[in-house]
Amino acid sequence: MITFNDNNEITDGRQKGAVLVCVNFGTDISDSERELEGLAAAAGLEVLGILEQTRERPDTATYIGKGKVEELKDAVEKLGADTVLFNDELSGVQLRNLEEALGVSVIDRTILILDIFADRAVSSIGKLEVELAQLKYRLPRLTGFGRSLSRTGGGIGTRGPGEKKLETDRRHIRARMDDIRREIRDAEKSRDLNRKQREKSEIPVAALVGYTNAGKSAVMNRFLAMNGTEERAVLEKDMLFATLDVSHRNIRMEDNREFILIDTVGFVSRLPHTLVEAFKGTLEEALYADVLIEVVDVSSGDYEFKMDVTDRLLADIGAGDIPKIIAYNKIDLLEEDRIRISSADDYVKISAREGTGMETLLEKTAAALFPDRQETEVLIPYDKGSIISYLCEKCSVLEMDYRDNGTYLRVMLDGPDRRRLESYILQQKGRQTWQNT
Ligand SMILES: Nc1nc2c(ncn2[C@@H]2O[C@H](COP(=O)(O)OP(=O)(O)OP(=O)(O)O)[C@@H](O)[C@H]2O)c(=O)[nH]1
Ligand SMILES: [Mg+2]
Repeated sequence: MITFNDNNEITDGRQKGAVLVCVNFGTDISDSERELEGLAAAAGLEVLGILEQTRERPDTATYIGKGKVEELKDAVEKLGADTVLFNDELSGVQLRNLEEALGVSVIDRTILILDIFADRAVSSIGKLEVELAQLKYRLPRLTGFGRSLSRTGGGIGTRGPGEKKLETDRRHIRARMDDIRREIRDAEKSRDLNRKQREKSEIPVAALVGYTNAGKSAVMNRFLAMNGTEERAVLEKDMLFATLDVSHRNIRMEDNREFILIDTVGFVSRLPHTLVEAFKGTLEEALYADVLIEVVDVSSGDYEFKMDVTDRLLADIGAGDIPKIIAYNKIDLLEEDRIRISSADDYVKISAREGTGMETLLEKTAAALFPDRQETEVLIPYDKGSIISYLCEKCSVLEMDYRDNGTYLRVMLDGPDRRRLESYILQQKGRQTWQNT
């Protein structure tokens, strides 16, 4: 099939491949380099070569400096690459200069991530959030966009437009950004409403967080299967950013304890600022959780780097103080247990795929969500049948006996229920906890 790009050049619809450029400004970038390779693969770019450079600060005109541009041009020609991918965010001037010098499409880390997000977004709010992030990125770089624009779609800002055209384009983009912000605000109103309803229902919330592709959705699906509600499964796939939309599912345990589990977007290091801003509402879902389950893919060699990335992002959005359980996932892929426990948080080793450790994870989650559950004895008068139905349906009843003056129950109650039923409580059993057992 013959296809045309935005410059009206015939392409065969396939990318030939990319040369990656990773610049080290004095700190080790090997993890970040590996991550960039993963991102390139997620965008369907074949990596043909990597050019590394150490320098003190970026060159304002070309980021890597004139001499290195020559070297890069040689590499591009030798390898037959049609794309150069930078591991940092470039300015409009740098993008334009590099494209002119290299004669191939130049993209930076941010464009690449925005591209992947654009490809994955399904819900209307997700699509709006990505478009807003793309426009925010593009606005200050209008003069810089040439070939790279064809990768991000759109059609605003062709190479070297005149000042008048630029001004019209800017106005056009700003107006569209205002529209999108309004639409997102409206969508968020209904999200807030749903959240308020959940808060009112007093059902506690656990949120799955972690690096992209760690297995968050897989944990969600395994819990749903244990719960007998596998028909409500979410998308679980071996690719970066499979999940972009938030999903909420009710999980009801055998002893009637119930909580809401949230699956959300995965993290990556240096998530572009424009994306973090645009996805603020989505990322902040974790803020309303009572407990976080951080899922870590221990089969990946750099899982500790990925845990750092997650912790930093959680701190950035203000979720750093929420209690956390670490789920070291994919242990089925490890030949020997080489997991280094590096944090003071509660943890469990699991395989969401095979189900190993999942009962323990569920129990630890519930223990964290219902810390003040205690075995309690109550005597409910016979004319309060509705309380008995409530206890049988919502709480875990250990014993029930019909006595002369009412129904006796030995039942697990949490704090709010104990306060509500205070006048029926016979005697308090010693406090029982499930934490860290
Ligand atoms: N071998 C193995 N694979 C797993 C396990 N858990 C998840 N996976 C696989 O890992 C891949 C990623 O899982 P997801 O659940 O989609 O990952 P995620 O964290 O939700 O990723 P994003 O939504 O992209 O952020 C899928 O192919 C899963 O089937 C596990 O315990 N063992
Ligand atoms: Mg997912």
